Formats: sequence, structure tokens, C-alpha cells
Amino acid sequence: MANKKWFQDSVVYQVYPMSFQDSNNDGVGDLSGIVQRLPYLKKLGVDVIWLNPIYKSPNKDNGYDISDYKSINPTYGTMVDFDNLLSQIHKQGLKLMMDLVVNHTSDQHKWFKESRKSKDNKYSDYYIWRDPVDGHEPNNWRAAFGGPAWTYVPQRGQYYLHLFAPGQPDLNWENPQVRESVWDIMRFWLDKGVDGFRMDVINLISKPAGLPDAPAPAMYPEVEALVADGPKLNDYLHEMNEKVLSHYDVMTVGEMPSSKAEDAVDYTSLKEDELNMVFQFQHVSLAPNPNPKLGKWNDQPVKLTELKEALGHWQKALDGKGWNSLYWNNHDQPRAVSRFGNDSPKYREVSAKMLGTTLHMLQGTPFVFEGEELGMTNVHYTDLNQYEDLESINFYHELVDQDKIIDGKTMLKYLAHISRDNARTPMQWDSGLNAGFSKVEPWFALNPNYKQINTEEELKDQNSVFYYYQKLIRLRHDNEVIRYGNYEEIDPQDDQVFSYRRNYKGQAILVISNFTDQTLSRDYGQGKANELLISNYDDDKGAELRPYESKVYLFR
Ligand code: TEU
Repeated sequence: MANKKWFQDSVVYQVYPMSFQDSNNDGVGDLSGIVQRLPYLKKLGVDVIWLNPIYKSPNKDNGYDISDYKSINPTYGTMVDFDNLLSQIHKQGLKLMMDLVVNHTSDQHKWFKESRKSKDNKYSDYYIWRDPVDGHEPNNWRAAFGGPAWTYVPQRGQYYLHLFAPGQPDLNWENPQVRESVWDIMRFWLDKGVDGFRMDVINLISKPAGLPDAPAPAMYPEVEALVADGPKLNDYLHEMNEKVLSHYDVMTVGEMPSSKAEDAVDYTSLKEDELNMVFQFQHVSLAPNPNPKLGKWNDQPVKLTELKEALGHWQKALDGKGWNSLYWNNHDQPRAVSRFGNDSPKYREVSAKMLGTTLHMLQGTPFVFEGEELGMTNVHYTDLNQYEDLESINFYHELVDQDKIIDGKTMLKYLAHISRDNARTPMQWDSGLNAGFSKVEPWFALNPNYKQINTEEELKDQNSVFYYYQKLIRLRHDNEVIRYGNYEEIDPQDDQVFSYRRNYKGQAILVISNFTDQTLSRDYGQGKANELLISNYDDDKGAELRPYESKVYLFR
């Protein structure tokens, strides 16, 4: 792999702006709040900050419904605040990645407001409009957030397509003017000096020819599988690269639910003719499945053999050809320590560190979601009224009240496990008023465990999850074998221990993670290692693996 690029050497920190830091005491996080916390991110050692959408939006889906791509949501600040944030980030030697949401806009965007008026105006073909078929929707597709994926507009006498909420109409990428408009938005931010984009559901932009029915039961998962990796996706990404990205020194990651590793080789080719990385979903789609409509939900923990297969498959498929992103968490996923580790007081810290080790020693660019570096946990809600997220609330109403497939109690258990709201509670800075997030009541309730789990406490404790993450990040920066080594799986059938080797230029690391609360024994030849690089216990007992013990050995 010649010509290593900075995106391969970076660690990214995801900031969910609503919940990071409020600076003007309105209960909502904002851009100046992020500026206040830059020294903290610098201390952690990350290289790049990714911000979830901060553009003007009616906020039906927390900013993923954009009504003006070139202005800042006033709740977060002004364009002057943005320019200040960007220059402060650069001054600290950090980089900034923006969220690009161009599969759909808000229904309040001026393009859509015009488009819905008639079939013959400048924006008529900016969206996907179809005539009714026998007085009904043009096909059987269901939307991600419930209900049909089509909404009728009497003024046009047609339906428009929305894979997500009705307030998120899908753009018509077949229209070259739509593409030019997207390139224009990208250039606007790149010319300001931003360092890259995370692209929302970018693998859904090319719809299948003729928009055929999805196979039964045509719920969202079947629709997503049908639409993902559409016929012109590679063409569109090529065009985007040629016309925009190749003119700037940037980092890109495309969010690609349902994409396969084999396809991702093209999207993430080291030739850099499309994108740099994708967010794949295989490892976060395991049981308990994030979509109860699949009917596979049970409350058994994730099967380790399946997790290893999912991550290992992507490691091997992209090695030497493309590049992986690595993540446990983001704003759409429950907290990793609650999902893949153990969030009881006894094992929270050790299992959070174990998960950090397992992920950060893989090949790819690690993404840390705010609070993950503290071992923040799920919020464990028990009542529907506690939820904010439209996906969680709509799912409940659809499955419990309307379709009656699940009883309310089971659904609440399911949501507690998997809801996106688990990730969205405000950042826990200290044990004082509102966890130091805001001086007034936050827009969304804090996780009550902020008294114990917070930045202030962790910065005082050399054994904290924070300092462990700091060390993981430093190790990656200091060791080529961690950045570029290949992936060699060990015992894929072992359902208790996740272990692998990475090899690079005569060096190797051996990573061993006990995913259970049992003491186990495994010998992979660790006795012959030259050095123990990191471990989440104070001492090393060789083949003996204590609960959630995780360690990395170096061989020279
Ligand atoms: O998410 C797309 C996605 O595929 C899912 O993770 C989605 O959140 C949902 O769980 C599907 O059932 C992206 C954004 O990350 C998410 O926050 C947005 O709500 C969504 O796109 C629409 O823009």
C-alpha cells in the first residue's frame, strides 16, 4: 500500500451538536460550546471532528431534514460562529468533517416547496414524483420511520417518494441539475476550508429502474435492500469525485446501510476515485436486531462468533484494496458498553476498555462517538413518554397500536435495548448541575448516572476509560503495524474470546479480548511476545484471561 493518506492515520471524534455543550443557556448544545471543549478533544488525542448536521432544519429528524444547506441552524449559532469554530479547530491542528445529507432534503426546502406546486417549474424534477396507480401509491414500499414511502400532493395530483419521514422527500439524482446543486453545496463548505464529509445514506441515491415492488413483506428492510447500491451509484460517486472531491484534500465516509464488503471495495478504493471509507452496518445489524419488523428480536446478547465474522469479513475484503471505518457507536446506535459489553457497575469500565481495544487495533480509521471515551451507557427508559426520537416513537405506535405484532411491554424492553435515544442524552461533563452540559434544563434528560460517570471524575483517575482511550489513540499514531497491518483471524469459532493478529513489515501484534464475565484460559503464544502494549488489568497472567480482560502484545 503505497502513498498512505492522512485519513488512514486519523482517529475521528463524532460530536452530536445538540447534546455536546450548551454555551448560551437555552438547554441545547451549540457551536460555541464545541469551541469551549476543543482542549478536551485535543487531550484525548483525536485528529478529526465530525459534526452531525448543523444546517437550518425544522428538526423533525434532528437535523437530517435540511431546509437550507448554506445556513446554520440558529439554535447552534450563526455563520460567524461556524467560521470561528472552523478556525479554532484548525488552530488546534484538528480537522473538521461535515455531515452531507443529500439523499433527501426537508419538505421545507425551497426546492421542494416549488417542486410540489406544479409539473412544469424549475424544480419540478428535483424529487421523485409518480402518478397514482389505481388510485393508490405507485408501489408497495414502506418508509424507514413507518407508513408508506409515498405521500400524495393534491396540487400536483402525484405522490412523492420519501424513504424516511414524509418531511424528508428523496432527491431525484437522475436529474443532472440536482447533481450540480449538490456539487455546489459541497464546494460552498469546502471553499470555507472544511476537511471532508460524512455522507448520509449515500448508497440509496440511485433508485432501481422502474421502482419495482419490494419483496414481501415490503417493510423498510426489504426496501432498503432493494434500493441500496443502485445501478448508477458508482457513476454518481465518480462524478462527485471528479467534479468536486478530487480538487480538495479531503476525507470522505459514506454511510451505507445494507452495502456488502464486495461492493465497498469500489467505493473505498485506494485509487481514491469515489470515497475513502464507508460506514458498514453488518456488525450493528446482529441480533437483537435493530428492526423488530424483521421479527428476529430476542433479548439474547449478541453472538460473539457472528460479531467476529461480521468485522473480520470486512477486514479481509478491504485489505490492500480499500479502507475500513471502525465504529461501535454513533447517534443511531445504542451505547456499545451496554450492547456488546456489560454496563453493571462491576464490569462497566473493564468491558468498555475491552471493546475499545478490540476495535482500535483493527485496520481502518476509528470513530469515537461522544461519551464512548467515558464508557457512557444506555439510559434504560421504561416509559414511551421518555423518548424523543421519531424512529422509536413511530415504531412503537406502528407495531404495538396499529399492527399489533408486539405487546407494549416487550416493545419497551426492545426500545430500551436498541433505541437511538440511548446515544443522544447530553454529554456528561461533571457531577454538578445538569452534568455541566447546560445551566438550564437540557432539551433531553440526562442519563441519571452522570453523578458517577463523567469527564471530571475520569480526568482525575489515571485508570479511567478516558485515559485508556487516550492510550489506544496514541498507540495507533505510534505504531505502523496497528495502522497498516493485515488481519489474521484466530479461532473464529470461539464464542468467548475475540483474538486476532496483525502483521506488518516483520512486526506483529496479537490482540486478545475476553467478551465474558468468566475467567478463561487461552494460549496463542503470548508468552513469546516482546512487549505488552496495553491491557485493561494491572498485571499480566499470560494464558489466564480474567472477566473482560483485553490485551495487546507486540512481536518484533
Ligand atoms: O441513518 C440511516 C440509517 O440507515 C439508519 O441508521 C436509520 O437511522 C434508521 O435506524 C433506519 O431504521 C441516517 C442518519 O444517521 C439518521 O440519523 C437519519 O435519521 C437517517 O439517515 C435519515 O437521514
